[in-house]
Amino acid sequence: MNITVKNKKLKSWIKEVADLCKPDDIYVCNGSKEEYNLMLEKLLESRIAIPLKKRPGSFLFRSDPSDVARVENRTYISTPLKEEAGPMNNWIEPSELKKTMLDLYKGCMKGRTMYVIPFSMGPVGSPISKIGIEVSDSPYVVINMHIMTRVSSRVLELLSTDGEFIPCLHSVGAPLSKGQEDSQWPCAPIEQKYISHFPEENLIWSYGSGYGGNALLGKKCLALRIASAMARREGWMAEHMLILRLTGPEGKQYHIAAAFPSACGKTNLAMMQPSIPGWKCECIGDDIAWMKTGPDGRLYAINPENGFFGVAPGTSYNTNPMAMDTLNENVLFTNCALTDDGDVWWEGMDGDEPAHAIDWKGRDWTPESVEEAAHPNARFTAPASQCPVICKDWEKPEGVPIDIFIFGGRRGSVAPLVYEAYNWDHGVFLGSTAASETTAANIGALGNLRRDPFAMKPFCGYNMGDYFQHWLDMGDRLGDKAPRIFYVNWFRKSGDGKFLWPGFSDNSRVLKWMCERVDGKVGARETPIGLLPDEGDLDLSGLDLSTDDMREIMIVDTDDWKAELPDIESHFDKFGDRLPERLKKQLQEFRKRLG
Ligand code: SAT
Ligand code: MN
Repeated sequence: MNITVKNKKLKSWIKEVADLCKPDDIYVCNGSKEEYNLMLEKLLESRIAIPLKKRPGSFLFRSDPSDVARVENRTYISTPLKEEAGPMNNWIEPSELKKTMLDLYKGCMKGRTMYVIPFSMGPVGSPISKIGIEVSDSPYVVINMHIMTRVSSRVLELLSTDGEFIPCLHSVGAPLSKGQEDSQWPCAPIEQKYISHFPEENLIWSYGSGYGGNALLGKKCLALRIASAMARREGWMAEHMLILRLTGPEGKQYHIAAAFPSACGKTNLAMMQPSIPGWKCECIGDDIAWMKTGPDGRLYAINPENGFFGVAPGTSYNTNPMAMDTLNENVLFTNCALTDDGDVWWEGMDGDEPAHAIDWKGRDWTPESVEEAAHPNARFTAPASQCPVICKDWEKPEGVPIDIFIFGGRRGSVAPLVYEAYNWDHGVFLGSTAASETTAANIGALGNLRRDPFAMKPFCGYNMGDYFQHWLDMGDRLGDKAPRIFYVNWFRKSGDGKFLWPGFSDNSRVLKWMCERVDGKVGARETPIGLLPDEGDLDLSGLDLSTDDMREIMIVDTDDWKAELPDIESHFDKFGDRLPERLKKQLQEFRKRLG
């Protein structure tokens, strides 16, 4: 081991893990640039990292074709009672799960170095921040954690001898015997993968995968699953939300937090540049928000992360210019295609397709190839500080006051472009019944509709019925200081299958309406599903959109919504007596409004 660890709990945990996993070596990380470069050198030497000539300090990685996304069916919330995990989580009893995993962990780091990664979610030392220690046998994880979290020796100093941290144990699950050559992307077969959370102990154990949220344990595992359980106990919120600041022509600031399922354009919205004159948008976070009530009774949000782990395919100067400008240097790319001149490429990037490239599986690719060049869930890992529109206050320890919550999903039909909840309880009803068509970020069939309450289905660390109640309780606490709640669907299609709404920078038109609602400047018309903009209230100036298309985007078809009722009912039925009475009442009222 390279340094002496002072924290007693950490010291004994490191020893315990090393005795179990039997690494060749232990290295405690300090988060320095030198350390990052050292890891990269190792990865270059073993040809796991591919340097990109066109982007200074940037590298391409290719995962095993079986290890390309979060594995939701291997992700567990392990509480003593199954009811505590609830109907939306996989559950195994803690002692049983630990026994299975301890067997897997036995000797699993042989032939590898065990890295101890001290990190802070949120600015180091901020009262809202949490400290985690990830132990991992993957140098790829170390460099990704360097970008996505604040890895620093200051974290160890803060911990001192007795400070508390969240232990996050990770192994790719591929021990090496003497002389055995390592594979390009070590990982374990699917039936041995486990992404496990023990919320009552604030403990994370991950085994068998090296990819994204399965392996970068500060993100979904700590900042959402474990944090959501802590937040409920402690009276705050950990949400799957982007955070942005919108500034109007008169200089008034509005802060918006928005929840969408993975790969529904959260990163695009977080960095959106308004098409309407006079409005400015700045990014604070693109995936996770931690929120607490401030001294003035309002809800304040911080982004606990330090970087973006964004979906590459579809990202272009057209869809997200600010992300493109974030990606010029110091970026780690995973499962993108490699061009002959040493750049990355993915489907949907600007300009012509390359005549030849190496696809994400390392094979020759041409435009004639039947398979995609980049995996649909190919990712970039980029420092948030490199985003040209990162808000100057994005690291403010006290956070920013939230005015507006947005829920949404990807739906080709039924849901109109935007509507506002009648009140907080109705907003919680909208969040709790949010639905989206599935995407490449989650394993499973593409294009099926799934209910993804608050975009938290894969990320809530306890019974979702109790989570709904926590939202209702937060509303009671916030009273008239509570943010207003809206629902959006950027993805409605016409009868012939074309997207009706241009989206991207034109989404600013929808956000502007929300701000005007907050300020009481515009009215809205009552419909069974909520409050919709009156004709003429959405600023459509300069937009080439026919009146017919606009009408179609806004249609609320009562029959379509009545047809949804049985699905909403069976969704609610899953929660049994954990479903809050106030949501049952919301459903009753909704049914009544539909007539
Ligand atoms: O792979 S992650 O879980 O980090 C990203 C996502 O699916 O949203
Ligand atoms: Mn996400």
